[in-house]
Amino acid sequence: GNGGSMGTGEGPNERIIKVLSELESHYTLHSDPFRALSYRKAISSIRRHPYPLLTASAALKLPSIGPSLASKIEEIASTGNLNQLDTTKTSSEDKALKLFLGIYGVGPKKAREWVLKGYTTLEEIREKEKLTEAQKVGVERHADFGRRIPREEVREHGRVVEEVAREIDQGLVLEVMGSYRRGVKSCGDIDIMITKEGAEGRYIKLVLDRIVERLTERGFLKAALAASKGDDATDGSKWYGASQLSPDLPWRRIDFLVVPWAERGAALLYFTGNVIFNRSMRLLASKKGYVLNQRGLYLDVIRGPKRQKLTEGTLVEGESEQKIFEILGIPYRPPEERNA
Ligand code: DCP
Ligand code: MG
Ligand code: MN
Repeated sequence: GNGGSMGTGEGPNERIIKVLSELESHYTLHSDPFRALSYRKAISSIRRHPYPLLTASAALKLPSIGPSLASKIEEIASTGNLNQLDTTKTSSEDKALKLFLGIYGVGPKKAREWVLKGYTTLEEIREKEKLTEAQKVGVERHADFGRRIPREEVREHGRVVEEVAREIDQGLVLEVMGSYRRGVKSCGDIDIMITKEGAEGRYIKLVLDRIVERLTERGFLKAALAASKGDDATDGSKWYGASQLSPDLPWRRIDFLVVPWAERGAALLYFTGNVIFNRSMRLLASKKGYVLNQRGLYLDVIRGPKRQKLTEGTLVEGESEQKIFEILGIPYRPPEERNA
């Protein structure tokens, strides 16, 4: 075998990350979302650190890590564990929580509810709980959806969709986005943007329905999980589901996003991510008086007392990713450099 990693087991600080993520699930389970979030941030910070962390002082230099976390990191680095963490007591509940959180269509609230009911396995959930159609697929295909998708396979899914899309309308433009566009070796799902020059959202939405229909007939699409039913042409339409390249391969999560031509740059920026990069872009935009979202970069958005939007504002740029960077006054960052 080639000992190929599934995308997570590779970093120099895996043990630390593993123990800290146990703490994260612990706090999620016990309804302490703020503490859970701080662990999540710390983990992502450690993940980005290319060297082994051995001491508290080294850990303190990373973003999102304070003194108390730093000393925990040192303890894990030197002993392989955390004294504070009673693994025998917490781990079965935390394991169940993690299992349930990994089901497509199940959020933290549901997952916690099930853990508190004492469930520990997927079988129990399947038998005892009333599930939505999407959650049923999520339970049945839990193992499949948990597998990373090799980049090459993501590309193949993109090809199949593009082929069918082109049969329907030569002018459609498709782009595989998300982690694939950021150049990573394996992806959690497949994200595909569909647009067309001169076409409005409403038209492309109709086209999306036909693409989905044909791909389902072909046996490529296996299940629909969610779709935004917005008939509003301004609402970039989405379709979430599962696809499979061939019977010997797992079902994969696939997302289609239909965007109007005029918004393709902003959509590209948003759906390329990653989530943390997006957050920092939006923050930067707002510091400069703009509002950035998946539809465009806006000025003069007027907000009410609770920060709710009172006006849409003026669209400054939506077509070009590059121009959005330019207007915000920062150098263009290629997708491969948006992983943090
Ligand atoms: N996105 C976001 N905020 C969210 C969800 C998504 O900004 N709450 C954006 C950034 C993501 C992109 O959409 O990069 C695609 O979402 P995915 O969940 O598919 O995430 P990735 O493709 O980045 O990673 P993965 O390989 O896990 O699919
Ligand atoms: Mg993705
Ligand atoms: Mn996705």
